[in-house]
Amino acid sequence: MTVPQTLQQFLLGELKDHPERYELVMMMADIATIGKLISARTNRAGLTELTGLAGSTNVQDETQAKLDIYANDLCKNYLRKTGLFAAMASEEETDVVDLKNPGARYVIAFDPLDGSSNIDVNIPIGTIFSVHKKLEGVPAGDARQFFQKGRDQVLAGYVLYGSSTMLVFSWGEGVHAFTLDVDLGEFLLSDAHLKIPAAHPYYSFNEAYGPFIAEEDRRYLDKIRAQTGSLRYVGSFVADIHRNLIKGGAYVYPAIDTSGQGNFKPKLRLNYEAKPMALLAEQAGGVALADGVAILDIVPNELHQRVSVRIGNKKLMKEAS
Ligand code: FDP
Repeated sequence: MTVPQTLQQFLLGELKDHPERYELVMMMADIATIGKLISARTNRAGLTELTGLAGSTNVQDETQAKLDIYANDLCKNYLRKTGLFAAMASEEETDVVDLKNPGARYVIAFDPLDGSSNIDVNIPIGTIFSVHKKLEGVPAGDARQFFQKGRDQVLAGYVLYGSSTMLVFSWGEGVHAFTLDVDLGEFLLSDAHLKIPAAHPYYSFNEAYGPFIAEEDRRYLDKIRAQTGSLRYVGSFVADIHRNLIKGGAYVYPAIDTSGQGNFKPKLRLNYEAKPMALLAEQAGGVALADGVAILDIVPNELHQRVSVRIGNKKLMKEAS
């Protein structure tokens, strides 16, 4: 009989081997708790009047769901109390939030509830996070704290609220995946070193945008379609990436021009969507590109900067480009 390893045991093991990771270990424990709290809320959303829109919009003019706001407030208040973070950036906050922890050595970017248009219909959603060291000589609340390239992330990952809740993260030595045992209230180790399989059955692209993408993306997608064969698109970034990490394939969200004026615009956000997923993809043996460049090498110059995204199996993506 195999005995499952709890997240706590895994983290204590890490601490023993890497005492210098003390703060990162503490963060992971805190983020796991946040994940459990949001998971419990999302499971009860329909029962606690937490579905539906809040009647507000965020900085990107997207309508905010009640659970978006709950998750954002929870992340903000909980992380402030940990004392580990100097500042937080969030999809739901216009500016950087100074967490007023003067001695803190890290900053964190969050998408508190990714895929929020799926909340009301019981489709997987998630929380994505990306941690950097705080830049010395730059005020905590300054957006420049988040103008750091993805390769300098010290920790990144997501919590997926799906048919089960999973925590997937990396601090640069592989990807570790845990599944929440709701009865125990514990995350249990599912995969200590998750690797994208060589097979690549799926491509993920919102086909409704077919007429609105650039010619180069059209050619790329034709090749990807031919080499994968099956379309899977949830419309929650975290769920689509999770599936492709486990099953293999390519996720493609190119820049879109619906105006017909050649004004192509990407959608996904660099700091709290593309960068963390790129770290996980590379650590799992895959590749993550934006306009031919490794996403992890892009230095953001705006807090809510958007990028085109291609994430998936290395060989598949190389052959299609
Ligand atoms: P949502 O708008 O529901 O919050 O970036 C947010 C995101 O979802 C991703 O989670 C998702 O992959 C993508 O947008 C879906 O966009 P489209 O509806 O344009 O396909």
